[in-house]
Amino acid sequence: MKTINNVATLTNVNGVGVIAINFPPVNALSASVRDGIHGAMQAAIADPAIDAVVLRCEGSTFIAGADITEFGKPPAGVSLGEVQRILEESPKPVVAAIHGTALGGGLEVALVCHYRIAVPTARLGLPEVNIGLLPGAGGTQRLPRIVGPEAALEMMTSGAHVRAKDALQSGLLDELAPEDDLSGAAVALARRVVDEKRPLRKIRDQNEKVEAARGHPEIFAKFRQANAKKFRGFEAPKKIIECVEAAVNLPIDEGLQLERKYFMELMKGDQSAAQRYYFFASRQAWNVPGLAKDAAVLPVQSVGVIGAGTMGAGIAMNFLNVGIPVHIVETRQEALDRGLKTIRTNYENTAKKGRLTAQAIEERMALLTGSLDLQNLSDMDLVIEAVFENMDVKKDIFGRLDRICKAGAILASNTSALDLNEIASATSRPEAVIGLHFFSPANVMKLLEVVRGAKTSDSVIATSMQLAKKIGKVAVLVGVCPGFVGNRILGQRQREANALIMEGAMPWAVDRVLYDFGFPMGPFAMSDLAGLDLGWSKEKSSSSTLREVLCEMDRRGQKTGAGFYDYDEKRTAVPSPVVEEIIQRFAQKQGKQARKVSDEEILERCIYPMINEGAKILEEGMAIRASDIDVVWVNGYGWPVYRGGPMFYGDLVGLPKVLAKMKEFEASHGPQFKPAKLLEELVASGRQFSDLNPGK
Ligand code: 3H9
Repeated sequence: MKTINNVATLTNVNGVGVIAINFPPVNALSASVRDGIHGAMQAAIADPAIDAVVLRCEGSTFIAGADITEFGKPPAGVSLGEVQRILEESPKPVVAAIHGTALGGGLEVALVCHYRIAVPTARLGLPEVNIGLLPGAGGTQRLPRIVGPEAALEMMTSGAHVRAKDALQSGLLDELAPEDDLSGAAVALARRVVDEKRPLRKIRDQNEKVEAARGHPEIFAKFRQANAKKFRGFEAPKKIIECVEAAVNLPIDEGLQLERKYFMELMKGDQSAAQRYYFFASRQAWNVPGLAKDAAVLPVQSVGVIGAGTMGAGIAMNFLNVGIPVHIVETRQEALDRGLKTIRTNYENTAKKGRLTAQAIEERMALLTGSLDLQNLSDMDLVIEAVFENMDVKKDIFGRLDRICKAGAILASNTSALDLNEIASATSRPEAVIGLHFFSPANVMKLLEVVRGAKTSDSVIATSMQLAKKIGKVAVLVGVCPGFVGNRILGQRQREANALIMEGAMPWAVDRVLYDFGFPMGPFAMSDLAGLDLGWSKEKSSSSTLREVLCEMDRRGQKTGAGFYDYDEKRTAVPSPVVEEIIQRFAQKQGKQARKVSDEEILERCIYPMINEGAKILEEGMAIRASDIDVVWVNGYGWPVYRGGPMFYGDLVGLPKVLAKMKEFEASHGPQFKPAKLLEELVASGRQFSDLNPGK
């Protein structure tokens, strides 16, 4: 075995030079990996005792891509282009031996090898789109040459990881290897290639599939149209499509040039910076600094859920999905039956879309039981209360749980707004009490705010975080404050949206600005969707708010065909002259003169107070780090990931500008715009949110 550098070795096995890369955690293509592969290839080519080469990796995975931490830094070591050249132009056949994942630049390296073999559990993909990039090492030109333009478009714009079996079928792989002998099978393949004098196959020369698509621009027109909604606002997918068009219409070297140009443009742009930031932010959120090293992670093998409403049913599904039995407790049989039925119906709907088998439904339903007796929760490892938001009711339930549940059980509340410490005070074990704030629909939404009470134990926190990972959530640990992190910030935006329509901006103008910013919908369209009558009662309604008046007119949102908007049979929203008039009346009553409100003001009034509130949250220690707030907003509230999150966006706009605007609004509109102390301090010291990071 020859050591090439600190990450690469070359070993002659039966006349085949096996290059092994060892750069944990994911063998990313850092300078040392590039140098290692290049040096090993030079040595293998020069060694007359070596007839062919196998490129493989140690550890859990093949190369998972370029090293994202190197982006934006000055270039070092051999370039990826040079590495690819020496592999592709090698006079000796090169076989890529893939296990774990071959992603991004990793797959692009495999695509310049002459043959590819993988174990059945391997996955292959070009996920650059997820970090606002396109495959920049030939992927956009080589992939369509193997799998055809349509499949390539799908794979690169979704970033999906393809299973080895499917990759074999599409030609991306030449062979599958036994799970436990990849190296042996790869050496055998390399040997066969030499012994049978098979050609040095280069994907760049395979033009059949791209030529077949030439003269068919409709392929791209259709793809753009079909995905218009999904790609809205994102730059990278659009550039990927253009590159695949180039693969079809231009010689490969010109296509590669275009790919390079677009890759560099995207790399320097704000979107990719935001998405790369988010990639690390979402991983960092799992890291809770300061937890006791010996905090035990408790086994959670049974879950009790109190309340079988939409929320309780959705919460239960999360655990059933991963094989954890759930017992639901309700107060009335009818409500319990309805909840259990909702769960089955949800599963059946998933099955209809082909995403679940009939057998899987039955397996999950077999784990589900229900009753009307809290006593049945006595043996549960975790109990989650999901009843309506009423402190007295919650305290009563927690008091009873305290008496019923076994020692060591975790007692969780799904409250979205109430004081968790007060809820915990109803028990004799506040250290066992935690908030698990799921978002509706709880079986779909990724976000979970894990709310740490003043006395919650480290072990309960560690267990909750790990459990969240197990059920596929993105968890963020937050502190106890009104609305926690997500809703507290939402409150700022909602207040301003409501204020703006009284000043002359119509709901559709506010919605349009926020939609164009990248939110899936604006606050008024959202209210119409959720129903304006949430929490409204006919008897108590006194025409005192806009919402009350709309409900009184039976404009209760989409479900009644009218709300802030009018809706046709297809539920298309149209601005409503009636609503415009009502708003004007309200504004007059409040003594407000309608004025022209610019789109810029709408955006700044809605977004800057969110950033400011985020600063207050940090100041109070209610979020661990600024990036956690961004993770909450991207996963729970539709903040466009290509804008990173409110805190990243604040840094991008520039905190001095945000502060100046907050002061201006404070002077013209009132103390609700008072800048956070932290915002003032950061600006005074020339720092930004990204400079504060206790988790790193
Ligand atoms: C690219 O290739 C561009 C090219 O087209 C062109 C170039 C010219 N770099 O996710 P995990 C870290 S763009 C640096 O928790 P898992 C990660 O931060 C790249 N670091 O594990 C974490 O660190 P820590 C295209 C990376 O088992 C640790 O590894 N490739 C990279 O759940 C473990 O990660 C991608 O976008 C990286 N590329 O999942 C693939 N990848 O422990 C991105 C990971 O300090 N990666 N780290 O928190 C993934 O999708 C997942 O990490 C993977 C493993 C599936 C590989």
